Amino acid sequence: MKIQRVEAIPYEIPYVTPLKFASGEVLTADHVLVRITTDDGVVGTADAPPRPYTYGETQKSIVAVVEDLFAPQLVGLDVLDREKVQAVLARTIHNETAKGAVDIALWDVIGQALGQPVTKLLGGFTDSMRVSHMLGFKPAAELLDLALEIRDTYGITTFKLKTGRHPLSLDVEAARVLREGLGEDAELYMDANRGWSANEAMEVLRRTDDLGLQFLEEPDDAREVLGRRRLVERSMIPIAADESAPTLGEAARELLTGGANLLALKTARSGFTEAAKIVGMAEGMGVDVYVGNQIDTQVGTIASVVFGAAFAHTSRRAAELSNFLDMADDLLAEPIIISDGRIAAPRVPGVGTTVDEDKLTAYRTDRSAPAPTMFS
Ligand code: MUC
Ligand code: MG
Repeated sequence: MKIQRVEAIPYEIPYVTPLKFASGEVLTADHVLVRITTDDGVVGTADAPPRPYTYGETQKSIVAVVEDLFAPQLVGLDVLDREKVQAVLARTIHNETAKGAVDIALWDVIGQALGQPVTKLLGGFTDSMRVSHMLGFKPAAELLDLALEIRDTYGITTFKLKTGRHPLSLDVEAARVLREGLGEDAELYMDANRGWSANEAMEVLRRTDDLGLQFLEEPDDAREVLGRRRLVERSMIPIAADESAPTLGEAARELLTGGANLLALKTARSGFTEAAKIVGMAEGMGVDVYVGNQIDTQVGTIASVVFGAAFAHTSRRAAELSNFLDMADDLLAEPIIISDGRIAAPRVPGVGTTVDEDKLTAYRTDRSAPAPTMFS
Protein backbone atom coordinates (compact mmCIF):
# COMPACT_ATOMS: atom_id res chain seq x y z
CA MET A 1 0.00 0.00 0.00
CA LYS A 2 1.69 3.17 -1.22
CA ILE A 3 1.36 6.83 -0.32
CA GLN A 4 -0.30 8.58 -3.25
CA ARG A 5 -1.12 12.05 -1.95
CA VAL A 6 -0.15 14.25 1.01
CA GLU A 7 -2.32 17.33 1.62
CA ALA A 8 -2.00 20.15 4.14
CA ILE A 9 -5.26 22.07 4.52
CA PRO A 10 -5.24 25.34 6.51
CA TYR A 11 -8.39 26.17 8.45
CA GLU A 12 -9.56 28.60 11.11
CA ILE A 13 -12.01 28.14 13.98
CA PRO A 14 -12.43 30.89 16.58
CA TYR A 15 -12.05 30.42 20.31
CA VAL A 16 -14.90 31.23 22.68
CA THR A 17 -12.51 31.42 25.62
CA PRO A 18 -9.10 32.63 24.43
CA LEU A 19 -6.16 31.06 26.25
CA LYS A 20 -3.38 33.38 27.48
CA PHE A 21 -0.08 32.16 28.86
CA ALA A 22 3.46 33.47 29.44
CA SER A 23 4.69 32.84 25.89
CA GLY A 24 1.56 33.71 23.89
CA GLU A 25 -2.20 33.87 23.45
CA VAL A 26 -4.59 31.83 21.32
CA LEU A 27 -7.70 33.56 19.91
CA THR A 28 -8.25 31.42 16.82
CA ALA A 29 -7.34 27.84 16.00
CA ASP A 30 -5.43 28.54 12.78
CA HIS A 31 -4.34 24.95 12.32
CA VAL A 32 -3.52 22.64 9.43
CA LEU A 33 -5.31 19.39 8.68
CA VAL A 34 -2.90 16.85 7.20
CA ARG A 35 -4.36 14.15 5.00
CA ILE A 36 -2.54 11.22 3.47
CA THR A 37 -4.24 9.14 0.78
CA THR A 38 -2.96 5.75 -0.38
CA ASP A 39 -3.11 4.18 -3.81
CA ASP A 40 -6.01 2.01 -2.67
CA GLY A 41 -8.00 4.93 -1.31
CA VAL A 42 -7.38 4.82 2.46
CA VAL A 43 -7.26 8.33 3.95
CA GLY A 44 -5.32 9.09 7.15
CA THR A 45 -5.87 12.35 9.05
CA ALA A 46 -4.08 14.40 11.70
CA ASP A 47 -4.11 17.94 13.05
CA ALA A 48 -1.09 20.28 13.15
CA PRO A 49 -1.42 23.20 15.62
CA PRO A 50 1.22 25.86 14.91
CA ARG A 51 2.66 27.60 17.98
CA PRO A 52 4.86 30.27 16.34
CA TYR A 53 5.97 31.92 19.59
CA THR A 54 7.31 28.60 20.87
CA TYR A 55 8.60 26.58 17.94
CA GLY A 56 8.64 29.10 15.08
CA GLU A 57 6.23 27.06 12.96
CA THR A 58 3.30 28.96 11.43
CA GLN A 59 0.22 27.80 9.56
CA LYS A 60 1.92 28.82 6.30
CA SER A 61 5.22 27.14 7.18
CA ILE A 62 3.46 23.88 8.04
CA VAL A 63 1.53 23.87 4.76
CA ALA A 64 4.73 24.62 2.83
CA VAL A 65 6.89 22.05 4.61
CA VAL A 66 4.29 19.27 4.32
CA GLU A 67 3.26 19.92 0.72
CA ASP A 68 6.47 21.21 -0.85
CA LEU A 69 9.17 19.41 1.13
CA PHE A 70 7.80 16.19 2.65
CA ALA A 71 5.10 15.22 0.13
CA PRO A 72 7.42 14.76 -2.90
CA GLN A 73 9.70 12.50 -0.81
CA LEU A 74 6.84 10.51 0.72
CA VAL A 75 4.72 9.80 -2.35
CA GLY A 76 5.42 6.26 -3.56
CA LEU A 77 6.68 4.95 -0.18
CA ASP A 78 4.99 1.89 1.28
CA VAL A 79 3.01 2.95 4.38
CA LEU A 80 4.46 0.04 6.37
CA ASP A 81 8.05 1.06 5.64
CA ARG A 82 7.89 3.28 8.68
CA GLU A 83 11.61 3.77 9.11
CA LYS A 84 11.89 5.02 5.53
CA VAL A 85 9.23 7.60 6.36
CA GLN A 86 11.10 8.53 9.55
CA ALA A 87 14.31 8.97 7.55
CA VAL A 88 12.57 11.45 5.23
CA LEU A 89 11.22 13.45 8.19
CA ALA A 90 14.47 13.28 10.20
CA ARG A 91 16.55 14.67 7.33
CA THR A 92 15.05 18.11 8.06
CA ILE A 93 15.60 19.42 11.58
CA HIS A 94 12.87 21.28 13.53
CA ASN A 95 9.34 21.56 12.01
CA GLU A 96 8.19 19.09 14.67
CA THR A 97 4.47 19.78 14.37
CA ALA A 98 4.49 19.23 10.60
CA LYS A 99 6.36 15.95 11.14
CA GLY A 100 4.09 14.89 14.00
CA ALA A 101 0.97 15.30 11.85
CA VAL A 102 2.46 13.31 8.96
CA ASP A 103 3.39 10.51 11.37
CA ILE A 104 -0.06 10.38 13.01
CA ALA A 105 -1.87 10.49 9.65
CA LEU A 106 0.23 7.51 8.54
CA TRP A 107 -0.59 5.58 11.71
CA ASP A 108 -4.25 6.34 10.95
CA VAL A 109 -3.78 4.80 7.50
CA ILE A 110 -2.05 1.74 8.97
CA GLY A 111 -4.78 1.18 11.57
CA GLN A 112 -7.53 1.44 8.99
CA ALA A 113 -5.68 -0.84 6.58
CA LEU A 114 -5.22 -3.48 9.29
CA GLY A 115 -8.76 -2.99 10.63
CA GLN A 116 -7.37 -2.23 14.13
CA PRO A 117 -7.55 0.72 16.52
CA VAL A 118 -4.14 2.40 16.58
CA THR A 119 -4.20 2.52 20.38
CA LYS A 120 -4.07 -1.30 20.28
CA LEU A 121 -1.33 -1.39 17.66
CA LEU A 122 0.79 0.90 19.83
CA GLY A 123 0.33 -1.02 23.05
CA GLY A 124 -3.36 -1.36 24.00
CA PHE A 125 -2.78 -0.82 27.72
CA THR A 126 -6.10 0.73 28.74
CA ASP A 127 -9.36 1.99 27.31
CA SER A 128 -9.57 5.58 28.59
CA MET A 129 -7.49 8.48 29.86
CA ARG A 130 -7.95 10.66 32.92
CA VAL A 131 -8.20 14.34 31.93
CA SER A 132 -6.30 17.37 33.22
CA HIS A 133 -7.64 20.82 32.29
CA MET A 134 -5.33 23.74 31.49
CA LEU A 135 -6.26 27.15 32.96
CA GLY A 136 -4.88 30.28 31.23
CA PHE A 137 -4.15 33.70 32.75
CA LYS A 138 -7.15 35.19 34.56
CA PRO A 139 -7.78 36.85 37.90
CA ALA A 140 -7.68 34.25 40.70
CA ALA A 141 -11.43 34.38 41.49
CA GLU A 142 -12.35 33.83 37.80
CA LEU A 143 -9.93 30.92 37.60
CA LEU A 144 -11.56 29.26 40.55
CA ASP A 145 -15.07 29.75 39.10
CA LEU A 146 -13.93 28.21 35.83
CA ALA A 147 -12.20 25.29 37.54
CA LEU A 148 -15.29 24.56 39.65
CA GLU A 149 -17.49 24.67 36.55
CA ILE A 150 -15.15 22.28 34.71
CA ARG A 151 -15.06 19.96 37.72
CA ASP A 152 -18.82 19.96 38.21
CA THR A 153 -19.64 19.57 34.51
CA TYR A 154 -17.01 17.04 33.44
CA GLY A 155 -15.73 15.46 36.64
CA ILE A 156 -12.19 16.75 36.01
CA THR A 157 -10.16 17.11 39.20
CA THR A 158 -6.67 17.80 37.81
CA PHE A 159 -5.72 21.32 36.74
CA LYS A 160 -2.67 22.89 35.15
CA LEU A 161 -2.33 26.54 36.07
CA LYS A 162 -0.60 28.75 33.54
CA THR A 163 1.92 30.93 35.36
CA GLY A 164 5.00 33.01 34.57
CA ARG A 165 3.33 36.35 35.24
CA HIS A 166 4.90 39.40 36.77
CA PRO A 167 4.56 40.22 39.55
CA LEU A 168 5.04 36.66 40.83
CA SER A 169 2.45 37.23 43.51
CA LEU A 170 -0.31 36.87 40.87
CA ASP A 171 0.77 33.29 40.20
CA VAL A 172 1.13 32.46 43.88
CA GLU A 173 -2.27 33.95 44.69
CA ALA A 174 -3.95 32.03 41.84
CA ALA A 175 -2.45 28.74 43.05
CA ARG A 176 -3.52 29.45 46.62
CA VAL A 177 -7.09 30.38 45.64
CA LEU A 178 -7.41 27.24 43.51
CA ARG A 179 -6.10 24.99 46.26
CA GLU A 180 -8.43 26.50 48.85
CA GLY A 181 -11.46 26.44 46.54
CA LEU A 182 -10.91 22.99 45.00
CA GLY A 183 -9.85 21.26 48.19
CA GLU A 184 -7.02 18.90 49.03
CA ASP A 185 -8.02 16.13 46.65
CA ALA A 186 -7.63 18.18 43.47
CA GLU A 187 -4.34 17.67 41.60
CA LEU A 188 -2.66 20.97 40.78
CA TYR A 189 0.50 21.84 38.90
CA MET A 190 1.95 24.94 37.25
CA ASP A 191 3.40 25.70 33.81
CA ALA A 192 5.33 28.99 33.51
CA ASN A 193 6.27 28.65 29.81
CA ARG A 194 9.73 30.04 30.64
CA GLY A 195 8.21 33.19 32.16
CA TRP A 196 10.43 33.27 35.25
CA SER A 197 14.17 33.18 35.91
CA ALA A 198 15.48 30.18 37.85
CA ASN A 199 15.69 32.28 41.00
CA GLU A 200 12.14 33.57 40.56
CA ALA A 201 10.98 29.99 40.20
CA MET A 202 12.75 29.12 43.47
CA GLU A 203 10.91 31.99 45.11
CA VAL A 204 7.54 30.73 43.81
CA LEU A 205 8.34 27.20 45.02
CA ARG A 206 9.17 28.59 48.46
CA ARG A 207 5.92 30.56 48.61
CA THR A 208 3.76 27.63 47.41
CA ASP A 209 5.46 24.97 49.48
CA ASP A 210 2.30 24.24 51.51
CA LEU A 211 -0.03 23.84 48.49
CA GLY A 212 0.81 20.25 47.56
CA LEU A 213 1.62 21.07 43.93
CA GLN A 214 2.45 17.98 41.88
CA PHE A 215 5.19 19.48 39.74
CA LEU A 216 6.36 22.59 37.94
CA GLU A 217 6.59 22.67 34.13
CA GLU A 218 9.07 24.76 32.15
CA PRO A 219 9.65 27.40 34.85
CA ASP A 220 12.54 29.18 33.12
CA ASP A 221 14.59 29.01 29.96
CA ALA A 222 16.34 25.64 30.08
CA ARG A 223 19.13 27.00 27.86
CA GLU A 224 20.37 28.84 30.94
CA VAL A 225 21.78 25.52 31.98
CA LEU A 226 23.24 26.22 35.40
CA GLY A 227 20.20 28.07 36.71
CA ARG A 228 17.90 25.26 35.56
CA ARG A 229 20.14 22.57 37.02
CA ARG A 230 20.26 24.39 40.36
CA LEU A 231 16.48 24.58 40.36
CA VAL A 232 16.04 20.86 39.57
CA GLU A 233 18.51 19.93 42.32
CA ARG A 234 16.85 22.07 44.97
CA SER A 235 13.16 21.68 44.13
CA MET A 236 11.12 19.33 46.32
CA ILE A 237 8.73 18.69 43.40
CA PRO A 238 9.66 17.46 39.90
CA ILE A 239 10.62 20.02 37.26
CA ALA A 240 9.08 19.07 33.91
CA ALA A 241 10.51 19.77 30.47
CA ASP A 242 7.96 20.70 27.82
CA GLU A 243 9.17 22.97 25.00
CA SER A 244 12.80 22.42 26.06
CA ALA A 245 12.48 18.73 25.09
CA PRO A 246 10.32 18.29 21.99
CA THR A 247 12.45 15.51 20.46
CA LEU A 248 13.95 12.23 21.68
CA GLY A 249 17.48 13.67 21.62
CA GLU A 250 16.49 16.83 23.47
CA ALA A 251 14.56 14.85 26.06
CA ALA A 252 17.65 12.67 26.62
CA ARG A 253 19.87 15.73 26.89
CA GLU A 254 17.62 17.48 29.41
CA LEU A 255 17.39 14.38 31.61
CA LEU A 256 21.10 13.61 31.45
CA THR A 257 22.25 17.17 32.07
CA GLY A 258 19.91 17.71 35.00
CA GLY A 259 17.57 20.13 33.19
CA ALA A 260 14.44 18.16 34.10
CA ASN A 261 13.26 15.10 35.99
CA LEU A 262 9.80 14.78 34.41
CA LEU A 263 8.71 14.96 30.74
CA ALA A 264 5.65 16.40 28.99
CA LEU A 265 4.87 14.39 25.87
CA LYS A 266 2.91 16.01 23.07
CA THR A 267 1.80 13.91 20.14
CA ALA A 268 1.19 17.11 18.12
CA ARG A 269 4.93 17.73 17.99
CA SER A 270 6.37 14.21 18.41
CA GLY A 271 3.88 12.13 16.43
CA PHE A 272 3.34 8.62 17.73
CA THR A 273 6.64 7.15 16.55
CA GLU A 274 9.01 9.57 18.28
CA ALA A 275 6.74 9.94 21.32
CA ALA A 276 6.86 6.16 21.80
CA LYS A 277 10.66 6.28 21.78
CA ILE A 278 10.60 9.03 24.41
CA VAL A 279 8.26 6.93 26.57
CA GLY A 280 10.64 3.96 26.40
CA MET A 281 13.66 6.07 27.25
CA ALA A 282 11.90 7.77 30.17
CA GLU A 283 10.67 4.45 31.54
CA GLY A 284 14.18 3.03 31.42
CA MET A 285 15.55 6.05 33.24
CA GLY A 286 12.88 5.96 35.95
CA VAL A 287 11.39 9.26 34.80
CA ASP A 288 7.63 9.87 34.71
CA VAL A 289 5.88 11.31 31.67
CA TYR A 290 2.46 12.87 31.13
CA VAL A 291 0.55 13.66 27.97
CA GLY A 292 0.51 17.41 27.40
CA ASN A 293 -1.58 19.67 25.17
CA GLN A 294 -0.35 21.85 22.31
CA ILE A 295 -3.73 23.62 22.56
CA ASP A 296 -5.25 20.87 20.49
CA THR A 297 -8.54 20.60 18.64
CA GLN A 298 -10.65 17.49 19.07
CA VAL A 299 -8.83 15.97 16.09
CA GLY A 300 -5.53 16.51 17.92
CA THR A 301 -6.96 15.52 21.28
CA ILE A 302 -8.26 12.16 20.13
CA ALA A 303 -4.75 11.37 18.85
CA SER A 304 -3.37 12.16 22.32
CA VAL A 305 -5.96 9.84 23.90
CA VAL A 306 -5.05 7.06 21.46
CA PHE A 307 -1.38 7.42 22.35
CA GLY A 308 -1.78 7.93 26.09
CA ALA A 309 -4.06 4.91 26.53
CA ALA A 310 -1.63 2.68 24.65
CA PHE A 311 1.07 2.58 27.35
CA ALA A 312 1.17 1.95 31.10
CA HIS A 313 3.76 4.70 31.49
CA THR A 314 1.63 7.43 29.80
CA SER A 315 -1.64 6.48 31.44
CA ARG A 316 -0.40 6.78 35.01
CA ARG A 317 -0.89 10.54 35.19
CA ALA A 318 -3.82 12.68 34.01
CA ALA A 319 -3.41 13.94 30.44
CA GLU A 320 -4.16 17.45 29.16
CA LEU A 321 -7.09 16.69 26.89
CA SER A 322 -9.83 19.24 27.40
CA ASN A 323 -8.83 22.60 25.94
CA PHE A 324 -10.94 22.00 22.85
CA LEU A 325 -13.74 23.07 25.19
CA ASP A 326 -12.47 26.64 24.69
CA MET A 327 -13.18 26.49 20.92
CA ALA A 328 -16.39 27.56 19.16
CA ASP A 329 -16.47 24.42 17.00
CA ASP A 330 -14.37 21.54 15.72
CA LEU A 331 -13.80 19.31 12.69
CA LEU A 332 -14.20 15.92 14.36
CA ALA A 333 -17.35 14.16 13.10
CA GLU A 334 -18.11 12.45 16.44
CA PRO A 335 -17.55 14.98 19.25
CA ILE A 336 -15.38 13.86 22.16
CA ILE A 337 -17.26 13.12 25.37
CA ILE A 338 -15.66 13.76 28.74
CA SER A 339 -17.42 11.71 31.38
CA ASP A 340 -16.36 11.25 35.01
CA GLY A 341 -13.19 13.12 34.14
CA ARG A 342 -12.16 10.59 31.47
CA ILE A 343 -12.12 10.26 27.69
CA ALA A 344 -12.51 6.82 26.10
CA ALA A 345 -10.01 5.65 23.50
CA PRO A 346 -11.73 5.08 20.12
CA ARG A 347 -12.43 1.46 19.27
CA VAL A 348 -12.68 2.05 15.54
CA PRO A 349 -9.92 1.06 13.11
CA GLY A 350 -7.31 3.81 12.80
CA VAL A 351 -6.91 6.80 15.09
CA GLY A 352 -10.59 7.78 15.08
CA THR A 353 -10.05 11.16 13.43
CA THR A 354 -12.99 11.12 11.02
CA VAL A 355 -13.65 14.67 9.88
CA ASP A 356 -17.01 16.35 9.25
CA GLU A 357 -16.55 17.31 5.58
CA ASP A 358 -19.15 20.10 5.70
CA LYS A 359 -17.32 21.75 8.55
CA LEU A 360 -13.99 21.38 6.80
CA THR A 361 -15.47 23.05 3.71
CA ALA A 362 -16.77 25.89 5.87
CA TYR A 363 -13.60 26.47 7.89
CA ARG A 364 -10.81 25.81 5.40
CA THR A 365 -9.10 28.98 4.23
CA ASP A 366 -7.37 27.78 1.07
CA ARG A 367 -10.49 27.90 -1.09
CA SER A 368 -13.22 30.47 -1.43
CA ALA A 369 -15.72 28.83 0.88
CA PRO A 370 -19.17 29.87 2.01
CA ALA A 371 -19.06 32.21 5.03
CA PRO A 372 -18.41 30.02 8.08
CA THR A 373 -21.59 29.10 9.90
CA MET A 374 -21.42 27.88 13.48
CA PHE A 375 -22.53 24.27 13.67
CA SER A 376 -24.22 23.21 16.85
C1 MUC B 1 1.84 24.26 27.22
O1 MUC B 1 1.92 23.25 27.89
O2 MUC B 1 2.81 25.00 27.18
C2 MUC B 1 1.13 26.57 25.15
C3 MUC B 1 1.97 26.67 24.10
C4 MUC B 1 2.14 25.39 23.58
O3 MUC B 1 2.85 25.03 22.65
O4 MUC B 1 1.43 24.51 24.29
C5 MUC B 1 0.65 25.22 25.22
C6 MUC B 1 0.55 24.56 26.52
MG1 MG C 1 3.91 23.71 28.70
